[in-house]
Amino acid sequence: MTASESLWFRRLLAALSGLLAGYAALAVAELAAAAVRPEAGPVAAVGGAAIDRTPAPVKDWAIRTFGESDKLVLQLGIVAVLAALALMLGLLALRHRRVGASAVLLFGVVGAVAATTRPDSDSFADGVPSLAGALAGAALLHWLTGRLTAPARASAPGEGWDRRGFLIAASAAAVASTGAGVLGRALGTSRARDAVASRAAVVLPRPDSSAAPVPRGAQLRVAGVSRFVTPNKDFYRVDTALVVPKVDATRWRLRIHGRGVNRPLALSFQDLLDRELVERDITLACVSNEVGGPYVGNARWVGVRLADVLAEAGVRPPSKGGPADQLVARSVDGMTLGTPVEDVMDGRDALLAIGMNGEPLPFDHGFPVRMVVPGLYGYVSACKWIEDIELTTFDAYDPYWVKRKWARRAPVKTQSRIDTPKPFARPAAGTVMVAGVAWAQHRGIDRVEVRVDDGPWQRADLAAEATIDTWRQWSFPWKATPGSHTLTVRATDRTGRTQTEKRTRTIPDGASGWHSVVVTVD
Ligand SMILES: Nc1nc2c(c(=O)[nH]1)N[C@H]1C(S)=C(S)[C@@H](COP(=O)(O)O)O[C@H]1N2
Ligand SMILES: [Mo]
Repeated sequence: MTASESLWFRRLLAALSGLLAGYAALAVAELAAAAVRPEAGPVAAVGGAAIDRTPAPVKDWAIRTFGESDKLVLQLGIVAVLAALALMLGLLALRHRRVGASAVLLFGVVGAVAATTRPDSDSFADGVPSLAGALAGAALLHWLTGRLTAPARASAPGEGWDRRGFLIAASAAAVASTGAGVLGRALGTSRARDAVASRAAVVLPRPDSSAAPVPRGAQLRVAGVSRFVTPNKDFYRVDTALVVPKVDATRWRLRIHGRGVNRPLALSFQDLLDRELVERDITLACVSNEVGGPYVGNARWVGVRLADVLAEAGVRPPSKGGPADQLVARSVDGMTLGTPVEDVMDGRDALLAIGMNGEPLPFDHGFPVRMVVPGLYGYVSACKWIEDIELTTFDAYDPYWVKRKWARRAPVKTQSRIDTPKPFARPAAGTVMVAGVAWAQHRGIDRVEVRVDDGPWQRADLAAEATIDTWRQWSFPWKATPGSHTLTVRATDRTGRTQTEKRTRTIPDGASGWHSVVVTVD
């Protein structure tokens, strides 16, 4: 090998050393995180910190573009950036060993700061995984690049370094890192095991107040229309959790405290099971749902009435002279959501839900307990993995999304969606069933109309209404003629208000406008 070939080869190996050091750092960090707290791992911490700091329009774009894969894309992005940095640090370390290793340590500090400043972090221990990983990575980089520059033990002339020694060291490092990573995974799984077992042990009691039976006519027999009850596995998921919290229900407590709380409460999961349980069908919608979008679903929830619990704590709504107008719910992962106290105590079925469609809440949807409030967007009402309720005022405290420019108060806007035909479908001429769903939770849907191209608005047939808190299906038999057509839908709620044509963005308080699809009739 010539001297210049040898230099390039060593650069390649230096880059590889950087990658290996990065890999070792992440593996060791994840192992440490499994011992400390899974959410404190560097990828989750940096990702979470990035989510917290992402400007609202960028986040909106990410949700629009990547949908529910947005978190996966973010994590892959972080790993890709780390890999690129690791390559560069490897090359740097070939020339300046100490500087390269120090730079790795610096990234560890960044990870540690991210982990300890996340809203759910209450301990400096959360910085340990990143620091431990960085130490391991820095040491490995220093060691490996040392092999690349060390004087030869073998006697090949012109090569100033120990090739075999390097390869053995690199392989050993790769194996050890993989071992650490696998061990971390196993530890993490065993930590989650108590939570999984506690969920498996839950037997939902028969509710004291059952949901009204869903009228048979609520579910249309039209292919392509959303099912009236959204199965749990298909229910949309929107949250900031890179690691889904796994809470052990046997250790869970809900604290209720704050302004006007005469008797602070600390409820266990068993306390909730022992209370009066109500079962209700409620449609949940996300403020980030675009017109025509997928972030809306309907489920049968079981839980206790939040108003009863609040009353027991001595809380009075503002209309009865209570000093608190905002209820701030906090989750185990530090999310905060603010709900008007008046709304949860005005007689609607605001729930501390423990069951969803006949099973305990899935972990993704907030096990063991979440809030559900008919008529309000999820981000101002539907706290998952809830552990704390503080009575306060809108003046005194802005929760997570409000700090990020979303509205303080956000009742669900009346919306309607065409489920079938799909955009750009090519139905045959003749009668085509146009159908979909409309929702105006806690007001109810009164009328749905469909327009073909620029024609007149025509009344759609409404499916039977389950309750005013659920969405309502509709259908419209359309005499389709050949050519390209635009179908548009709009709904009117029970207050008599028809959806406005004006298109707005989802920020700050939910999208408005009419949904339309373009189809070509053959
Ligand atoms: N802890 C926590 N609860 C949360 C969120 C969150 O990010 N963290 N997101 C809220 C939002 S924006 C919505 S729309 C609903 C979505 O509930 P789902 O994921 O069960 O559909 O949960 C709400 N509760
Ligand atoms: Mo949401």
